[in-house]
Amino acid sequence: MTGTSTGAVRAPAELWQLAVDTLESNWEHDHTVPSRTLYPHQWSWDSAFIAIGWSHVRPERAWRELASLFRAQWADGRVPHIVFNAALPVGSYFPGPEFWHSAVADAAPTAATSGLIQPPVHALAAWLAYRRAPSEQGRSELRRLYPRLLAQQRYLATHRDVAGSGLAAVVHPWESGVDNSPAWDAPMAAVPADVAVMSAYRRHDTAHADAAHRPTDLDYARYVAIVASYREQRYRDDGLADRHPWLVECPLLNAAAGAAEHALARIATVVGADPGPHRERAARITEALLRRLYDPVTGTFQPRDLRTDRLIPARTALGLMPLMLPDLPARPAATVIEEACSARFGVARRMDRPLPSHDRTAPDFEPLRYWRGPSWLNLAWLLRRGLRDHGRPDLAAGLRQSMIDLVARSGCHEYFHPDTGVGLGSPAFGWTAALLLDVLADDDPER
Ligand code: 9WN
Repeated sequence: MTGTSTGAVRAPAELWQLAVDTLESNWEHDHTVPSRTLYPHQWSWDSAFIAIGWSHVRPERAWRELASLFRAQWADGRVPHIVFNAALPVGSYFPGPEFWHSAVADAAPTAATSGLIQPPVHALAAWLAYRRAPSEQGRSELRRLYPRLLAQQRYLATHRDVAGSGLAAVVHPWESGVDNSPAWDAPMAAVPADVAVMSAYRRHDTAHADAAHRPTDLDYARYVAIVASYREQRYRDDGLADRHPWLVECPLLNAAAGAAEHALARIATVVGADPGPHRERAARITEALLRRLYDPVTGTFQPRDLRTDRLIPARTALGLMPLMLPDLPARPAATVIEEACSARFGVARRMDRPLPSHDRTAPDFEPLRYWRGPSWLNLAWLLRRGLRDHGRPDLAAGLRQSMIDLVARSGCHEYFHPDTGVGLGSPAFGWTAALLLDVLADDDPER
């Protein structure tokens, strides 16, 4: 890795303090904003990653973070991907609460939220937060969260099993967490939308970040059209297969759901519940991921477009994510590790460049544009867990060092140039700070 955005290389103690200061400055009464400028509300999977960071420094905040998010859980079990802070002025984020209009849905809570979900990494976060600081408070927080985490899993397994395949479908690229990944190009191209509709809205992101790094206006026209279709049905999930314009089975979201069952099995033993059903559900999810999304030819996982019933050929970092499943069998685990170590992703004991979000040898690799190439700490963190669980602590250590190097050189940026390590997007980003604390502490006794 060569250039940096600040030129500074920070020592571990300084780095730790930078990460703590970033979390402190993003703390907002009962949750942590991903970024004060770009994302001033509460986001679902951000809160889970951020809770893991807080557990190292202020465990009570880890519990408050998760509790505030789950207070906005819908009656059907969905955990909304954005919980809006009512104290912020209109226009603080696009699309804001008036666009989502969550009150149209019978299942929505009183708080204004979006109607979408994000990868369910919360049970894992709750388990790690507890393991980090096992206390009576931690046990009672787990007891409170457990039924809510169960409802979140039940929502995915019932409402969202659109194809009856045993996997959950995502209904919008925002649900995948990797919004403009090249994996979504083909299903997005099939969504009818006119870029001119964007003249009716004011994008907030491009006022705070370089437009050349963000999704395009045409992407946004389609994002808006997909939400409008879901909102018209009052965010109901029945009949999705017949009418919804965008439906995909994503390896990351489903691997997170499987990892959640493994975490819930552990939580169950603490709260006095039966871990058996969680282990069974975890095994079923792993089996379904292999049956539906594993491509034996490429040896990696690929999303399935439910509109065409075909695997999407783009080889993005999504394909590596099922390695986070501890029960992934040895053969697919080995081929995924091979993919991670290939020139596409460059994982190694000593990495010269950070993990990219997309195949760096692909013609559509874009090193500056959001999820189309840049390096993100959450993907590296998830992959690192998988490498450790599947017997490659050497590669996990290489990935860990590359994560630390990125922040040491560039700060707690949202994402990083995958060749130079230059910091991009928001300069004070919540999950970068939180996951950095986790890898610096390197304390993960139960994995
Ligand atoms: C839309 C908050 C979120 C992350 C997502 C990331 C980005 C939002 C946006 O920011 O998405 O949800 O406005 O681009 O893609 O993963 O949760 O940090």
